[in-house]
Amino acid sequence: MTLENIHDLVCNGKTRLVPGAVSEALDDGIAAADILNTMIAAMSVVGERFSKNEIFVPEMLVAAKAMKKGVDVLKPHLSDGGVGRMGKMIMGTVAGDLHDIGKNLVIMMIESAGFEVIDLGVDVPIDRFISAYEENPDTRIIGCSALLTTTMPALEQTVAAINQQPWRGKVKVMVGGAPITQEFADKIGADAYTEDAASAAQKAKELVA
Ligand code: B1M
Repeated sequence: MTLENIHDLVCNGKTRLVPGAVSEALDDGIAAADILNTMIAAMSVVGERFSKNEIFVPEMLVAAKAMKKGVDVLKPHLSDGGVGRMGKMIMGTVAGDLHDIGKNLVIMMIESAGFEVIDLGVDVPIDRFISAYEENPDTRIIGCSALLTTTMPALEQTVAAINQQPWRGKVKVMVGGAPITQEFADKIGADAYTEDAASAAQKAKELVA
């Protein structure tokens, strides 16, 4: 099994074949991180094809499902155990946004870094971020993803609402997602921004150090 095969299987949404292909690649000694990066690159190709109207939402969805199945196989190979020793982190994709592959990868890496993650899922209303913290006041970081330019305002409103809470000083707020930049993160009053899942895990460790 080659990385090229995996790339094509994800691009073409071969949900049934991807898990076996990923297992085979692992058995062949290909590094889990290389397989993950290959699948991320495949999703970029899917996005480009969608932009050019070569494929439509159903194809994009099936490719996303294929990637998820592959990530499920990779997960034990990317995690180093010890979940929870760094404290709790709340994660969710903001209101109106249904993209969760990136968020799930960030969760996987953050868990690998030793955090216990409370995953609020996608399309998370502002109040849910707030109530999740109030239910878990020992949370050290709240992470919010936004993957669409049209949900950047929801990210801004979510961070603004968190910033008004009396407990704001006790928790760090981290943001990310393809359209987000450091400049935007600074503008909306987040404590941290990172570009990808690996740097998110590194940043989370720094934030609680
Ligand atoms: Co959507 N979609 N989508 N989509 N989709 C994009 C994002 C798009 C760029 C495609 C394109 O046009 N080229 C485009 C957005 C354009 C824009 O914003 N202006 C788009 C669109 C338009 C849409 C719809 C509006 C399409 C429609 O219905 N007409 C619709 C919106 C639905 C909604 O959310 N309300 C839609 C729907 C969907 C599907 C449901 C079909 C599916 C999502 C399935 C799922 O997630 N379960 C889907 C997919 C798969 C994509 C693409 C192809 C892939 C997204 C992805 O998973 N990337 C995407 C094109 C692309 O990204 N190239 C696209 C891989 C992932 C690993 O990267 O999500 O960036 P990413 O996450 C990274 C970083 O951003 C970062 O780390 C992650 C891992 O390295 N990160 C963080 C993320 N969160 C972080 C948090 C942090 C730190 C870092 O701290 C807390």
